[in-house]
Amino acid sequence: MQAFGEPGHPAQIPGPMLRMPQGTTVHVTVTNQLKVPATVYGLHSRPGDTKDELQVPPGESRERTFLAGTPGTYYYWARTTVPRAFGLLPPFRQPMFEDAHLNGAFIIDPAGDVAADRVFVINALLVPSDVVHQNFEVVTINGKSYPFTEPLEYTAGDSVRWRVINPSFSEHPMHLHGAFFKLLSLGDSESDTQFVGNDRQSVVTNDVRPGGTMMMEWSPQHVGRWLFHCHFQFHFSTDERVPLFTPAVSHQSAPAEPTVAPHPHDANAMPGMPDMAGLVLIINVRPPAGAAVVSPPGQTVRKIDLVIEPAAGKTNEPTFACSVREGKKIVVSNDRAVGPPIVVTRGEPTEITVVNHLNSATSIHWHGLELESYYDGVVGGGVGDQVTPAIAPGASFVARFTPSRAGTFIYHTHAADPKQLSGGVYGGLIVLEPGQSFDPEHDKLLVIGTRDTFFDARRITINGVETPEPITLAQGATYRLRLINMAPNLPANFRLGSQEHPATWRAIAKDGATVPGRLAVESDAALHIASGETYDFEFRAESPGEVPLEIVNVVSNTKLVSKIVVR
Ligand SMILES: [Cu+2]
Repeated sequence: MQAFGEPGHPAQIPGPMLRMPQGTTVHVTVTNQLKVPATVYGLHSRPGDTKDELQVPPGESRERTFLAGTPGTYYYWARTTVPRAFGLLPPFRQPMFEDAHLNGAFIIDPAGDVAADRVFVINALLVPSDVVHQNFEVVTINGKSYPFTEPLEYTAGDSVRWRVINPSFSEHPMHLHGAFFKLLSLGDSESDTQFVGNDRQSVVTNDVRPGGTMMMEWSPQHVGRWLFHCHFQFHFSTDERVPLFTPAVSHQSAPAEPTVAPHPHDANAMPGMPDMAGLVLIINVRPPAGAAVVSPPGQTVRKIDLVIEPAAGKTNEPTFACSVREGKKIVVSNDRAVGPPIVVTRGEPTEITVVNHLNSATSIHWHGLELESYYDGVVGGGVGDQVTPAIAPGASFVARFTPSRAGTFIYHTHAADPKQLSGGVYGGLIVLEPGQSFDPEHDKLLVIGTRDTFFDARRITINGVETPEPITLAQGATYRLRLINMAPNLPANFRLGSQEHPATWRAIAKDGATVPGRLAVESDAALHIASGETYDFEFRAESPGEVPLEIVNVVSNTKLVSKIVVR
């Protein structure tokens, strides 16, 4: 690997952080000890120009003096290779090969007191095959891949600020379990946009695009073990992290004896998450001093069963039938590779019994809900020695939560096996306001998935179907569209209308949280949506006719094409 270092210190990944107050004059000397020329970017004032580069021949040094500039989250980087295609991936501006880790954070603080924060740099490296190995990809946070990433410790109620920097060629939809986070700023290597007050959007997933940066703030409310991870399964699942990790061994563990390995660096540390690997940070939230456990007042509990069974598939890949049962009411997903929606109510204590009739272990995550760690559905989660188990074949697990906000969420398998997701162990989780009932006539759930497990997914689905029927809407009526992307690995462009004449819609919510006013405006009905994101839009069909609907996989350029028919 090529890496930056400071004189007198070993080279490091990521490179040394440059951090200074606004108004600082920076004098930097770059020495190239490689045998190849290097082009260095980002050693200049902010906002900066991407075209401003510094050529450093092998064995030589170059110097720069500049004023730091506008406060924000930035980075510097370098490349020594020529951009080239790799497999199905086109050449990227961001380095992908031996120069993939040539970068470091560049933070400019405002003058005066600055709240404490942490800086996380995400990298991705493609290792071309040799005679021994297949092609593989290494993804890192601050130079480490889970289970070797730094475990984080907080106390419930803390105010936590993180800066996330993605100099890599891949986008990463970064997802926080159990809590929303506010976006304080969004930017890239050269510029940064800060949001204040009500302009700060709350999300549980933010897709940090290639070259992008974000600053986030959140407050852990529930004690226990939590996760912050990329939602592309290829970047977080042991089964898809090849060939560095063997598949998770704990799948068959019984609830009573979790075979969760301790963190490899410290035998006394918290238990690990055996299904997780790669772009994953594990977070332990401690109770505040003197906190007493308060039992909620007795309230009627709503009881639902979620039964997961193998389906009679028509292809070699497995599909799964999920059914949602409540009293005498049973809603089944039939042979469609998606589960039926689960509709619950804000403020109502809810118990969902997940029954596993598969021949492999599973676990169900309630994506976006602010619930107790033990019920969050990540094997190895929980509090203290109460450890969330895998649900063994034939076993069941009772998840308990009281939804704290109304909106569009997801239930999905959190098992390492990507075939469970592509086979349909997921569905929409809709939380309504008390007194509301679900109106399928005007409330349209569009769950995007794929029947494939990798980024080149060709078989894109809506509500489990590769060739969905047109959606019929009434002219002049107002609809709520709930869009969910729960494909294992799908960076998708969704559009209503044609490229030349896009339809319009108005954003309502993202990940279940109402969007700030600056985003709740009429706009083109075109959206980039990555795995693990949900969006709600208001849509009015003004005139009769057909509105094309298209979902494009931006990696492979494959499409799902359907339409809305307005009558
Ligand atoms: Cu990722």
